[in-house]
Amino acid sequence: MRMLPGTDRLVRGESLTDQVQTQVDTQIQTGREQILNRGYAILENVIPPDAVGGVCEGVTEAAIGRDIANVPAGRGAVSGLINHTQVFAPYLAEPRLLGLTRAVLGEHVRVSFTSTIVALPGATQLKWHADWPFNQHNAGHIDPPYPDTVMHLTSIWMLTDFTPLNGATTIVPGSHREPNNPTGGYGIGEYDEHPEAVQVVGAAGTVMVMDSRMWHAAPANAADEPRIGLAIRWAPWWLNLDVLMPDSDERRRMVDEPGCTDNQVPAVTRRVFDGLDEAVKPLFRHWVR
Ligand SMILES: O=C(O)CCC(=O)C(=O)O
Repeated sequence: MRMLPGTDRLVRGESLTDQVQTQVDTQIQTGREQILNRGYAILENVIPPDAVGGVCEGVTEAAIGRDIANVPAGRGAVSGLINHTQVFAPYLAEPRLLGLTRAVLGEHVRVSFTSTIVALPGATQLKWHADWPFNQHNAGHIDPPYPDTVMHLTSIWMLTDFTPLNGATTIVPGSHREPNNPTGGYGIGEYDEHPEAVQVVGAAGTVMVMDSRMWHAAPANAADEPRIGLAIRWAPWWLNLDVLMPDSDERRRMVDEPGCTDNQVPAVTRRVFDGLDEAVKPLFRHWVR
């Protein structure tokens, strides 16, 4: 989808002109249909070109030394990034992005994960999977066959250009309608090549929004620069996220007591929450402790 000059007004707390609002509404409707039909939509320039370098720098700085332990070689991931930097937070309210997530998951959509996805030069292939709560390796997962409805969205934010060489994310369009995914031993092997795979390349500032059931992976980073991105995930109000919360009873029962290790998403601190833009606060208030 093409760039919409003027949408940064909303990020700055101003209202949109009627003309821009109409364009935004059209892109939201198109994006919603794309997510329902093929599983994903692409929004360009969610972060404008003159701002994305600064966001990338802030995210990189916050990520250093905070990777969760169980990521594959050369890949970095920091969970609960919002507690460490808020440099990306205003763009969560970019009108097409927030409008699209609301159009798919409802008005009371919430952010479930804020994570970095870094692929350093030499990072090895990331295997096929679907995201929480569909990843069958997670203790907190929906058993297959899962219902054919959108229950969770994953947005991949490109903070550097995502290219074929640096390991841009690969997806299998249409796989979001399957009742299971390769983490459940379904379809293909987790490291197999898929004949219908598509690599989602894009310029820094682009955001790809997909149904979290989508089968996705990433090839090795064969470039000599890091590929830096974010995985921001979105949940409807009715999806129980408690297993992700450290020390919750659900987590103790499903993850800690059986001796599993699993995604966890630290609570948002009150101090961080109080500093967020008013348009962004509703996305996080469920996770403040
Ligand atoms: O790094 C990527 O391109 C994909 C990340 C991913 O699969 C995930 O965060 O679930």
